[in-house]
Amino acid sequence: MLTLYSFPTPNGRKASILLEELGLPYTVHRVDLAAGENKRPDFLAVSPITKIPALAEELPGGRVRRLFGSGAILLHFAERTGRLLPEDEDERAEAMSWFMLGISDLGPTAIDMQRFAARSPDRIPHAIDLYKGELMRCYAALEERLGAAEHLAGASYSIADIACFPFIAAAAVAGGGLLERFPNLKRWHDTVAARPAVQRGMSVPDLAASG
Ligand SMILES: N[C@@H](CCC(=O)N[C@@H](CS)C(=O)NCC(=O)O)C(=O)O
Repeated sequence: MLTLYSFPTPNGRKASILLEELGLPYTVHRVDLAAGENKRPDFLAVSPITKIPALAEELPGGRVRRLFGSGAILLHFAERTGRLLPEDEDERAEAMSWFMLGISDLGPTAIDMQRFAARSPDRIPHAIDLYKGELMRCYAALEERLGAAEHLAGASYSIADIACFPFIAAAAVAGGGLLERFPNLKRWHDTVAARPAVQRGMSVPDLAASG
């Protein structure tokens, strides 16, 4: 049995989209970040960095395997199921590259941008400009790629798309006309957003999830 520790944020949603796409049964444990539940010792045992998403898998014999971080969760299950990662070596190389862009560039940059633009007690124009510029580099790279390929890996939908989608979806509803400025990104966003598994994964955890 899989238990997903999550909260309604883009990183959390990457994990729930993946589990929905793969059709793996799981229960959701809602970790209320606003209430500091991520600092509790029981959560620390699953996620030593005190961040969601994290996953606990109960194995035969009662042993529990943990995974923390959206990147580890996506890669682990793609490898284990042999799905959502193309077999063709060229497409797999593209998938890995865009997957890593989502995990190590787009996500952290969007979070830091939010920290400095909306949550910092002091307005630091240099930090805001820096993260805005870095985000634009991500958007421009995605726009160019999606002008040449249907999905980030190429023809097939993969964990690269899942690694990027929730942050693009969040930016799309934040105002600023992201999708109007980047038509290829819009085409891809709309296609991914229409997938039933993505729609289910984006609504996890709902308010009814255990906490
Ligand atoms: N590298 C991690 C980052 C996860 C992350 O930043 N999670 C945020 C929510 S989106 C979090 O738990 N923040 C709590 C905190 O910083 O205290 C991943 O890719 O999943």
